[in-house]
Amino acid sequence: MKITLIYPAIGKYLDEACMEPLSLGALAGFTPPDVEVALYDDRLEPIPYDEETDLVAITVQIYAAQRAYEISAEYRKRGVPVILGGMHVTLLPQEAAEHADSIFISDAEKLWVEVLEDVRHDRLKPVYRGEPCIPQPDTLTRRDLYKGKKYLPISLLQFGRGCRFVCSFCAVTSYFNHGDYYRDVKQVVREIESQDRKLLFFVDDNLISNVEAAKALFRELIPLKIHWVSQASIDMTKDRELITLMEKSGCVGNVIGFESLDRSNLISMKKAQNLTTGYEAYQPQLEILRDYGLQTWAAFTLGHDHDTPDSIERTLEFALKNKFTFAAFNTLLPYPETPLYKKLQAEDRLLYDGKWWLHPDYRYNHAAFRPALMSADKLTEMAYYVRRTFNSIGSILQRVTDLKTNMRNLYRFGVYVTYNPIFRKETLKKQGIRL
Ligand code: B12
Ligand code: SF4
Repeated sequence: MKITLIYPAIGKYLDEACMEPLSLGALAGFTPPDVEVALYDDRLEPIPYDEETDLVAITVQIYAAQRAYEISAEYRKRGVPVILGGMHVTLLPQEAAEHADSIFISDAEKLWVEVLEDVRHDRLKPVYRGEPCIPQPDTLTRRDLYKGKKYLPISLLQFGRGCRFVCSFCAVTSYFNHGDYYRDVKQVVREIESQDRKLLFFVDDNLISNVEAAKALFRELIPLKIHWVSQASIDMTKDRELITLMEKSGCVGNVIGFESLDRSNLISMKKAQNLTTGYEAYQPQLEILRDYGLQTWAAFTLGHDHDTPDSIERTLEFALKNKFTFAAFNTLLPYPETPLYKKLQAEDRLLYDGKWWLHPDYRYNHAAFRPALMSADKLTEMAYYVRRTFNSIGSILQRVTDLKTNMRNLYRFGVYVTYNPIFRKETLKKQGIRL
């Protein structure tokens, strides 16, 4: 038997800075060894629709949903059964079910083998209902499937899933139902030792969601002498033991959700961990991060109810002043099933019939709702302006001069100069593309 795993692109966009698709490598990892597996990544290669296969399995995130449904239709035209799974399918199963023979809800660890048995016996069910669970118990990611494809030289892996916070715009809380699920640290170490790279990306939603679990992980990482990046909440700065272990275990830096400099915005989005802070008060925390040499990828969401064009401009100034290594200025987007989506729906503020991810007129990075204090077009324009300015050549040359982070040593300087031009190019190219 043979299965084909597919990672869909956003629209027809060919990405020049792709990371390996962990969801599919993990799925292949818990596939029995007698099943042949092929993997195609639509972001960087054509899909051979006519190649023989017994099942096509596509992972779906919201931005790539339209493209995933298109790919599914091509295979089904040829009589090949298709199963869809992933975050978007889990949040909107009824929508996904219209585009596939079968859908898989939630995490696949416990039920994937049953799906394959059903395919073997020609009895694929329309719905499989998994549940949130510990990542990849007793299995390793099938990294051999990534070979020969042009991925960035960084290996993705996962320690835990879920997050203890409840930010109103975030899809993660709805998916994991507030729980958090940790992999045995020994298995994480085994996963790291099973591959050659020394630069790793823990894709956990919030690596320090459970502080004690994170400390236990960091202790075991120290002897491995790796470099790693992840995503973590700003409250890491409250715990010196945690941040010391983080640094010692090889942390280069984290994506940190600052979201907004405005306290009222932070209250309304329920960003509890940032609430003790404000525009000036982020400073002590940033100093701590800098003292430990951590390079910050600052993430902001623009378009909250107290945002104005001026406050967006101030957010840009804050990011430039703090010489962040990278920054994401995401247009706030209503992801289905989130509290934000429900609030905007109740207030009749959603654009594109409330389904921007399927709407033919929606474009990447455009506002999909009516902001409170500016027009949707103004929000789109301001968000693109700050993204362009932050990623301009002048800004790249200015931000590099932080001696405690970007110029702390050759390694951190290397990270800075390698990835800033890539992100600059992608920012400019991706704006406004079709989904
Ligand atoms: C790593 C990551 C990235 C990486 C991408 C890595 C890569 N390979 O290219 C980076 C940082 C580049 C990134 C970028 C973006 N991301 Co991202 N990302 C993640 C993150 C943190 C982890 C995903 C992951 O690898 N998990 C580990 C794997 C093992 O778990 P999994 O994907 O859930 O898969 C399991 C199950 O879902 C299931 N499953 C998954 N697919 C399938 C398919 C089948 C057939 C079956 C049976 C089962 C199955 O089985 C797996 C094992 O149990 C998630 C958050 C999350 N918790 O999902 C956000 C997330 C997926 N990203 C999101 C977004 C919005 C983006 C961006 C659009 C952000 C932006 N504005 O630019 C971009 C665009 C991505 C793109 N396609 O180009 C959103 C998607 C929202 C949604 N409702 O779909 C998420 C959920 C974050 C969030 N908090 O809302 N991202
Ligand atoms: S801290 Fe991050 S992962 Fe956790 S709920 Fe908030 S946005 Fe989502």
